[in-house]
Amino acid sequence: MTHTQIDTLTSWLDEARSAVFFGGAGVSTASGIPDFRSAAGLYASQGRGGRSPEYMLSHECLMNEPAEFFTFHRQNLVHPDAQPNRAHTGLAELERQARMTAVVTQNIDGLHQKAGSQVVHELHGSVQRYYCLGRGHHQFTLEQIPDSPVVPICPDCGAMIRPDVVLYGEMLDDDVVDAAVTAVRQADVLLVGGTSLNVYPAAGLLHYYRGDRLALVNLTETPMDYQADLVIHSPIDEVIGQVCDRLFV
Ligand code: CNA
Repeated sequence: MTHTQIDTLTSWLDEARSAVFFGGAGVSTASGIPDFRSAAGLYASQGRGGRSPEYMLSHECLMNEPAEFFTFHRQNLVHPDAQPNRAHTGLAELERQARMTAVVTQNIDGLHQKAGSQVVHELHGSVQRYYCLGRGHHQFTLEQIPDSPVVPICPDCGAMIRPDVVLYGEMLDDDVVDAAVTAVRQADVLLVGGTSLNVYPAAGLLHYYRGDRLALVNLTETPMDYQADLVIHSPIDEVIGQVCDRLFV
């Protein structure tokens, strides 16, 4: 990243009143949570017993092989000790300073809320929340889900409990998508970071932005780089950290 790039992003966020951040797994790699598509990401592993990671993260796997599903889920998606990094804390500070109105995330780790962000639209849900498949849809937190039995069972109705995440083969929640689209439409600055922009419909959110301050920060190139007004190929935690150091001295 260059000084000019950081200066530009700093001045955009300094003037912003309704900035929105849209991010993905790259936001949490500095917190020790692997992403999906990097060399060190989850997709580089082979899944379990010859099964692909996509299958292990699918509705089909949850329904047909729940024990395999939950073993994979606990080993790869639940990171109870992970702490927010400078990206999460910087974005929370931008919201407190009334420069940023919302975080839209594809992440399921809950680290934006842990850092203090209040308005977080979780397109793919959260591993912090669970509900049972019984008629009552009884709800649980991660802490309430015991390690044993492997497949958690609702103490109220005996139905299987599942994570409140959007699995492959499932639809996104309409209300969450609507809220995210509205936030992006009204944004004066759209900062996109730590996402390969390969997963639709989430990646299509960029098309709703109407302004001319679209900043894209990712370690590697993305299919949307050509649309951005500013492209920085650097760690998002370092970029947001440097910008916040300048804004909040
Ligand atoms: P992805 O497809 O794995 O892409 C991540 C992108 O981030 C890659 O292009 C990397 O180059 C880039 N990257 C990695 N580290 C950094 C960094 N420090 N700074 C900047 N860029 C970085 O992940 P997407 O979010 O694009 O795909 C969406 C999936 C990933 C969603 O369904 C998520 O639920 C899922 N996911 C979430 C988490 C999490 O909650 N932390 C972890 C792994 C996967």
